[in-house]
Amino acid sequence: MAQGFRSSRRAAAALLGCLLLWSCAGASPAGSPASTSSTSPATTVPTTPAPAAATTTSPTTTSTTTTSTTAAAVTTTAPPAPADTKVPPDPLSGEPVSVAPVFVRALPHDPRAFTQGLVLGDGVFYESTGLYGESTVRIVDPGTGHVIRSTSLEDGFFGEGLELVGDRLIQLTWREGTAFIWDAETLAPLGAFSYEGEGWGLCAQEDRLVMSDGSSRLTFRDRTTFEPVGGVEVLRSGEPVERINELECVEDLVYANVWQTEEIVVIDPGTGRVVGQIDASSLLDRLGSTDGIDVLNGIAYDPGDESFYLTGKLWPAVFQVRLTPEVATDH
Ligand SMILES: [Ca+2]
Repeated sequence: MAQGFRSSRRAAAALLGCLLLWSCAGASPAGSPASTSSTSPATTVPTTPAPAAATTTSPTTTSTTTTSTTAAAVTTTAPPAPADTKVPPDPLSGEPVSVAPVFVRALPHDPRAFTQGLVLGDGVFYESTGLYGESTVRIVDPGTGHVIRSTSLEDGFFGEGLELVGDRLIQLTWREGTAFIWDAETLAPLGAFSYEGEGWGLCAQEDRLVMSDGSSRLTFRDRTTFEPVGGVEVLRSGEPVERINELECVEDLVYANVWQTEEIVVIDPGTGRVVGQIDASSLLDRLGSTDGIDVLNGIAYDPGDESFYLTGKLWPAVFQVRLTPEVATDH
C-alpha cells in the first residue's frame, strides 16, 4: 500500500487520511521510496519475455542449470474496482489494521521452487529455495518465470531467507548457522557469515538487517558484519506472534509471512507491534488447485509502483497485488 503503514506512530494520521480520501492504492509515492527491501533503484517488472540465458557459477557448490520452468497457465484479469468505504478502522485503537490484497495480475512461477526468500531488484526476482539436496539461489525473469541463473547449495544446506544488499545477496540457511554471500549478477560465492540459531527470513533496512528465526523474535544485524545489534519481540495485541518467516522491509516497516498460515503481518520493528494484518487466503482460490502446493511464503516489494509480489512454496504463480485497508461495510 502506498501510505497506510507509514510508521507506527504516524500510521494513524496517514492511514485515516488515506481512507477518507479513499484508495491508497495507486496514489503517488509519498516522499521516501529509498528505504525498501533492497538497495537497488526502484524497478518495474517487465512484461516482455526475456531470453533464459542459463549460466551456472559456483566453485564451492554443486551447481545445476535450469533453462526454463514449467509454469502453470494463469489468467490475468484487471483488478476489481474498490468497494465503497463506510467506516474506516480506528488506527488509534492500537489494534492492527486489516488489509486486503487487491489482485493485479498473476505471473508464472516455477512450481518446483520451494520458495524461502523472494526479492525484487534490477528488474528480476532473486529467489532462495529450500529442502536438503534441492536448495538453490536463483535469478528469475518475473514476466516468464524462467530461471535465468541458478546455483545449487551443497546437500547439507537448506536454503532460507534471502536479501539483496548492494550488489550482493545474503542467503540464510535453516539449521546450518551459515549465511552465504553471493554476487548478485553472477551468483558466484563471495563468502559466508556464521550465526547462532535457526535462519528463516531476512530483509534489509537502510541501517541494518532484520532476521527471523521461526520464533516471535526479530534480530537486527549489521549490514556489513552480520553481527547482531539488537532485536525485538513481535507482539499482536500484546501476545507474541510465533513462526515469523519470510520477510520484506518496506520503508520503516517489516512485512512477514507467518508459517503455516495465509497471513502476513506488518510489524513496526521499533516496537515489535503488529500494526497491520493481511489475509492472503484469497490467492489460494486463484491457483485453481492446491494439490501439491505448500504454504504461502515469499514477499517482494516494488517501490517503483508500490505493489507487492506474493507467492508460496511450490506455487505455480506469483501474484502482483496492492495492499489497501479493509473497511467496514453495511451487511
Ligand atoms: Ca522478501
